[in-house]
Amino acid sequence: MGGRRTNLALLFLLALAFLTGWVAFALFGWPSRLVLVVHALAGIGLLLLVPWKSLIARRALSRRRRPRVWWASLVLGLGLAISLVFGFLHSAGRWSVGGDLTAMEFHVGAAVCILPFAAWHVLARPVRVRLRRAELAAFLTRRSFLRLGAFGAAAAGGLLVLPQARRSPSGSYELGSFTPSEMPGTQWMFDPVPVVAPDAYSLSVGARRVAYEELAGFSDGVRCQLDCTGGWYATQDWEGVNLARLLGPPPAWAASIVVRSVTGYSRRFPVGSLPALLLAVRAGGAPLDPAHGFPVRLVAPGRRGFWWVKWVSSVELDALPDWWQPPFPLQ
Ligand code: HEM
Ligand code: HEM
Ligand SMILES: Nc1nc2c(c(=O)[nH]1)N[C@H]1C(S)=C(S)[C@@H](COP(=O)(O)O)O[C@H]1N2
Ligand SMILES: [Mo]
Repeated sequence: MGGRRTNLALLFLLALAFLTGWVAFALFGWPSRLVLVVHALAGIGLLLLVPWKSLIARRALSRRRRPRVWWASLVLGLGLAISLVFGFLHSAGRWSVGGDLTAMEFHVGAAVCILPFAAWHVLARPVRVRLRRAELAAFLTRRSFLRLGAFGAAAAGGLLVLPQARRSPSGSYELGSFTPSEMPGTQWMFDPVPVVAPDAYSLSVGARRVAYEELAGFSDGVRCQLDCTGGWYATQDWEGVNLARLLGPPPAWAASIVVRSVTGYSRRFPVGSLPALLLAVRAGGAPLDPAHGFPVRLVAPGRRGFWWVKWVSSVELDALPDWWQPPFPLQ
């Protein structure tokens, strides 16, 4: 394979892996798995290209006039290797690697860190990313499809021989189901665990304020799975009040529901998901502990953990559509 085509294949696979990773994070259950198969194939495809890329790199590094910032390319390679190693570790069962961070968090963290290096690597070099018409024609031949097929089969073969541990479709490991105290207390990124005094607390719902005592008096319940993108999930019996009961039927102008935390963290839901949402005050029959959202947290069945706003301070209807927000929280 020629140098330029190797680089273009690397670019394509890198972008594919990055994109599918985030799409898998946004999805719950089997749709997430489907995307992760493509994700894993892209990762293995990158590995298969290592021999070709080493030729390019060695040729460039052995020239008398070395690239000026050649070390940044090595940082890119090192970062990518770290991300790959932790991706494989997670899938093989070593999802917890000691310390505060999970293998998945190292995997995604490393991938995010190499982003600027990857962008610089491509932008600082004279690579024509646009394909010439003749190249496209050559790409659309029987022979190149056969080669692509062989490459795909090799990548799929790699996926089959990898050690894979038992886990949920999203790739998460079960941890602390039906024992909330053994479930990790997890923040998306930087939120601190706030101390909320139940006497001073009240939930703002539309124009109303609801005291903790009143919330604790309800016993609507649901058994469902909290699936954190950090790589674990737990099933609990959640208990509290159905949000629909507090809000009543939404008016016609309402397009979304904004659920906000005392920390400022918030998520916006389509108004159609109202019947599924529960404001939980208990898990497994006991009041939530501070790490898990005391006094009140949202339970959003069928959505990944980052939707389950903890320490809820307010719920309000809004005319803006639910997609009017960053796809992932920023705090
Ligand atoms: C440089 C970019 C990336 C590469 C090359 C890459 C590659 C890989 C590889 C090879 C695996 C192991 C697959 C397996 O053994 O089944 C993996 C797993 C995983 N990656 Fe990535 N990844 C990248 C970035 C990301 C990002 C940005 C995310 C999320 C935002 C992500 C999410 C995941 C998840 C959830 C798994 C677990 C899949 C499973 O358990 O089957 N990855 N990745
Ligand atoms: C996947 C991760 C990649 C790694 C680890 C990597 C690594 C390297 C290294 C170590 C070099 C030699 C030192 C240098 O020129 O800075 C190099 C050269 C180069 N890379 Fe990459 N690279 C990657 C992806 C890409 C991509 C996506 C493109 C373009 C689409 C690309 C285009 C080039 C070019 C044009 C050269 C110079 C070749 C020459 O001067 O002969 N690389 N790469
Ligand atoms: N206010 C607030 N709520 C939050 C988060 C956060 O950072 N801040 N993290 C979310 C994420 S990413 C997950 S996985 C769950 C974790 O819930 P747990 O700590 O009860 O396990 O809470 C969600 N609710
Ligand atoms: Mo999470």
